[in-house]
Amino acid sequence: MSLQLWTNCNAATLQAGAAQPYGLVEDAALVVEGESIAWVGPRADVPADLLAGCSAQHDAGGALITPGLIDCHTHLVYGGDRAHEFELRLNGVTYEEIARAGGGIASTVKATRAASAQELQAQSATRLKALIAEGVTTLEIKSGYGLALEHERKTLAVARALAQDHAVDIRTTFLGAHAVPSEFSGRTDAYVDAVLEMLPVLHAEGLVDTVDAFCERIAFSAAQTERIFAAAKALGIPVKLHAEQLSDSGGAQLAARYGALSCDHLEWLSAEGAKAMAAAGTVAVLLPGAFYFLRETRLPPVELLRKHAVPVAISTDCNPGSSPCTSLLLMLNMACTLFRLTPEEALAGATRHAAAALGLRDRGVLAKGMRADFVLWDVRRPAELSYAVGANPRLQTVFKGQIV
Ligand code: DI6
Ligand code: FE
Repeated sequence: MSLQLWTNCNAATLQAGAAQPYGLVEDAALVVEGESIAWVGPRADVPADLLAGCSAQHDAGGALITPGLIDCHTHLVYGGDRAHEFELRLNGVTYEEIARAGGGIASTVKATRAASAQELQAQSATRLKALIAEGVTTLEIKSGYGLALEHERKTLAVARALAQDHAVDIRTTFLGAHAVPSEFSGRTDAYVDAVLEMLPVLHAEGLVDTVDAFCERIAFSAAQTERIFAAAKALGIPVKLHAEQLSDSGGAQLAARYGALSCDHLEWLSAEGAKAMAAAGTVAVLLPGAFYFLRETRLPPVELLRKHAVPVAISTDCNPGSSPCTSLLLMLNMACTLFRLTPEEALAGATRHAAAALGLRDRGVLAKGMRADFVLWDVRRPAELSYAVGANPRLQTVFKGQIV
């Protein structure tokens, strides 16, 4: 038995229902066996047989240890950027003028299609490295800027390949129903047909962990979304949904009927939607970066989510149009400052509840049997992780039991 021991630390275990806020254990010890956590608790209580089996001992130097962070909603793989459009708009050019000139999401689709897999991987790796530098050990990446079989495949394959070169676990989501590509302009139903043809092919190639859609007036209707969900269900693939971002389309109720892992955005979520999510065990993923960048004013109904005990996750929504953000720690801060989450809710949102939003039961908390993905931070108390703006107090990441 080859065990590793970490001591001289406090551990925010984030275990559900823990007596202490954050599931905090002061003067903790953490024992890792292979890729999993074998034991976590007060240092004084480490079982003697485990202690005796520890071949490596790590002094955490007083660090706070948390589960590895999980970014459960990103569009990280895309070509080009939209900084020029950002600048144009701030110089008075309207969104419509930009869209008519082929800008907006269409420009990202064009750049993504034009990019080779190698080019996409290189520019996406830069963003991924920024997330990893802040302690992210699992993230989700959506397709949705290819919008044609070969380009959706390229995006998902790049997302998968990124995990080969980095100490991170990547879950891939097919978001063919992100936007209607120009060749299908005015023929949304025909494009949904095309999405339904892509899905089984990409799934058979092992590229799809979950299926997502953008259910919104400017994108896909509830009826169109349901066709995609029904196809996913027939293939046994879990679903999630971009729901109620700009209007209440009843997407949350629809997603809940399909047992969705998560509904994301939710600024316009209704009480009925929240109840349906609670009953289905669907996680609410809040995306403060998009709220901030789009200068939205309608806040997601956090009180309603609390009332119905809907688990809340926090994510970057990393994408070129509405959240060009690669800092999950900044999102924790914004979840508190903009959405009034408590620092404890925010941290649970980037760990335990983010794992649930991806249907992952083996991570997101520090507990026996969980994956040994965790981060050592140079902070005294957990609230510092959401309090500071622009600081990165990460000291070290352990991924699957290995120091990165
Ligand atoms: N919601 C959004 O805000 C983004 N996608 C989505 O489903 C916008 C993506 C973009 O503009 O590139
Ligand atoms: Fe998104």
